Amino acid sequence: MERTMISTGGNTKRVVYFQGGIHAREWVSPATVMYMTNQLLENNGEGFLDEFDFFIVPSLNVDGYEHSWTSDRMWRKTRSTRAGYVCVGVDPNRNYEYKWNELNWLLFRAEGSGSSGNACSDTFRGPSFHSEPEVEGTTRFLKDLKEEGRDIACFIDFHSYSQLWLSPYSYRKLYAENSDTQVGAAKEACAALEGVHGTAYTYGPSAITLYAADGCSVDWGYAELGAPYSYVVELRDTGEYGFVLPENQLLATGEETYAGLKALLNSIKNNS
Ligand code: 0X9
Ligand code: ZN
Repeated sequence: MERTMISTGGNTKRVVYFQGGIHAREWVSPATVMYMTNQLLENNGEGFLDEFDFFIVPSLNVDGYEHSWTSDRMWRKTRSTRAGYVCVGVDPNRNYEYKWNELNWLLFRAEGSGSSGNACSDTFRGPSFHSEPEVEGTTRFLKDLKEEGRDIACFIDFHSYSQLWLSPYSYRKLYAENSDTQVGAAKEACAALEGVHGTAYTYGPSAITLYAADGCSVDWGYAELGAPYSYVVELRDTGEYGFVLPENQLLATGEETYAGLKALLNSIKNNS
């Protein structure tokens, strides 16, 4: 797994972290994260480097991504194998520690709340939280930054598809304590995004806007890591091509998402 840092040095600036490719088949995600990384590098951080250090993981689920190129275009999960499991892989976006399998324990059942205990399910949560090295490695790195005293401003996990900019909570239909602030910044991001090519986005708290799912990155970023702005973004499209978005839409997706990111960061800057 590769990680990029964009910084002018020192270790006092607030941290902006984003990742792509947690789900293998969502190919527009790593492409968009790479596009935005390149834009930041070519444009000297767009004036954000006095305020923020960027940490970027463009392709979190690298083994799954490769599998989606070579064997199964619709592969979603990691490629981990375990003795006693018939099926391969864990859904890394059900594998985060925060509220992992929480509701299921309470309700005394194996299913429910948007993650599965069945290893053959596409939403298999794994045998334990952070069982997947991709999740363990990226969360450990961010926790270490926090323990070094860094202020984590923002965490974003880019997916596809549905054109949504979602904030916590994901595990239940609950509002985050600072939901108005997070949704307000998402609204500005979506307005800027739409301004580029007219692509319409919906924004709001994750479970309320979409569906409940526990062990998701967006809840971990907010509630465990402590980023006051945490999002899961579903990129293009709304279902016409779905995961198999044509190549000729990648650049436009990068351009509009980058405009959204910049608006979000300006909103974060102005709110503190
Ligand atoms: O289910 C997911 O992990 C995400 N959707 S995807 O189609 N990319 O797999 C959405 C996660 C957002 N969280 C909730 N909706 N609760
Ligand atoms: Zn996804």
